[in-house]
Amino acid sequence: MQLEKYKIDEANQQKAAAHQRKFDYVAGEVANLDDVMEKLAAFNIAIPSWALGTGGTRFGRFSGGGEPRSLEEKIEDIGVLHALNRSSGAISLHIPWDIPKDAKAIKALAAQHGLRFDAMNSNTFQDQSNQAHSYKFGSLQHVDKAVRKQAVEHNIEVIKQGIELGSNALTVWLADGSCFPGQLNFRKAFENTYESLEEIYAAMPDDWKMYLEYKCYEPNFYSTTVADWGQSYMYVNKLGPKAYTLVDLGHHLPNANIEQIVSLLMMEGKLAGFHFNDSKYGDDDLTVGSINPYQLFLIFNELVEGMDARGMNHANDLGWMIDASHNVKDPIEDLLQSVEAIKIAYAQALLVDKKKLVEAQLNNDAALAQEVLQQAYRTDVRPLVAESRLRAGGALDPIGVFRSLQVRGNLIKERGEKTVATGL
Ligand code: LRH
Ligand code: MN
Ligand code: MN
Repeated sequence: MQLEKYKIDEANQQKAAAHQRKFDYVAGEVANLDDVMEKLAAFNIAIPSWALGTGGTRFGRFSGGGEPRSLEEKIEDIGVLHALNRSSGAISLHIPWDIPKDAKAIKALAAQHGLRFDAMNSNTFQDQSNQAHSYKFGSLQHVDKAVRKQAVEHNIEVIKQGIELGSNALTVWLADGSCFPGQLNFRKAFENTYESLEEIYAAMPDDWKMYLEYKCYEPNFYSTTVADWGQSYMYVNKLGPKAYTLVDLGHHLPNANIEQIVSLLMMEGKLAGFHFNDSKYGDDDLTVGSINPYQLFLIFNELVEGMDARGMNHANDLGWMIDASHNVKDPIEDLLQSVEAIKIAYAQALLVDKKKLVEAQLNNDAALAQEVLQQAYRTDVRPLVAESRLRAGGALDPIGVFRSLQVRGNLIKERGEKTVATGL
């Protein structure tokens, strides 16, 4: 299914006058309006292929109906998202959950929807029916060279598939680690993992990047072999200039100062990948901005500061992706909310009066520094984000249009009520 542009335009007309009033009011308050609008227009975030189906927990899964049954249908769903918000122009595949049977045809279909292929994700945390060795005790870290080799070869295969699709990055997330003290020799596990990563790194084309994602626990509950940013940094620093750390917001211990991690990794030129989600307890993968939007803003404040300081551009230098899933929402509505939350935080960060903030910092004026940050954070930037969508041909009210056009109802008619999308 494809959303016709005129239907979005019709829906926009009904909201146009009210929107214009709100936009004019905020726009009048923003000194760097053109810069903010330009950056919002350029903003794009990748949607993971596994987020289009209803998520679930290990206790159950409740299908919402009309879920995509194939990679082609996932691309169509991201096409709908992108038509509504004009900021979701990329897809990130997890292999083997979404193996393209015909890469050329898939690439062409994605292009029809204005989508490109972002980072490819390998999977050595689940056993596949046709594989010789089990990953029960790890993959790249495994004590048995044959298992490590199998895992390395899988990653190399994923790179090859990515090349055909026009992707230029590989995300490696490892479930490797141990469940009990004594199970693993930490140093040997690190060395094995490093050696395996070196082989994968050597197979990457020169213009590719490797994102090494860390996570402090789960599914291993005693140790994880790439457990935190420091460990990821050790690997990527040793690997070389094509390797970077990936920050997934849900992968930290409670109360970790993620914005500081972001700032320092950018300082070292080693932050490239980013998985957005929100969490209350652990790797909850909740809708971005649903729990702690202030933290999201503070992270964006560092991203903007770091990009400015290093002359970086988000489109070329940072691989931004959503990594969220859920049990009770319509996946497309949930993704629309996540993208919106990210753009709001980004816009707020762009409003920060940097000159004033630097002055406050140099004068050790903590109260003024907080005023500056919260002045930006408490500005209602939603009309700016909506205006940027409108100018790009998207919807002023994406969820409203998704509902009034009965997109989900039509998808259920087309695909059925009891559907299970591939993925977690
Ligand atoms: C691991 C993770 C990683 C996986 C995805 C499905 O928790 O964040 O990025 O690829 O979830
Ligand atoms: Mn992730
Ligand atoms: Mn995760």
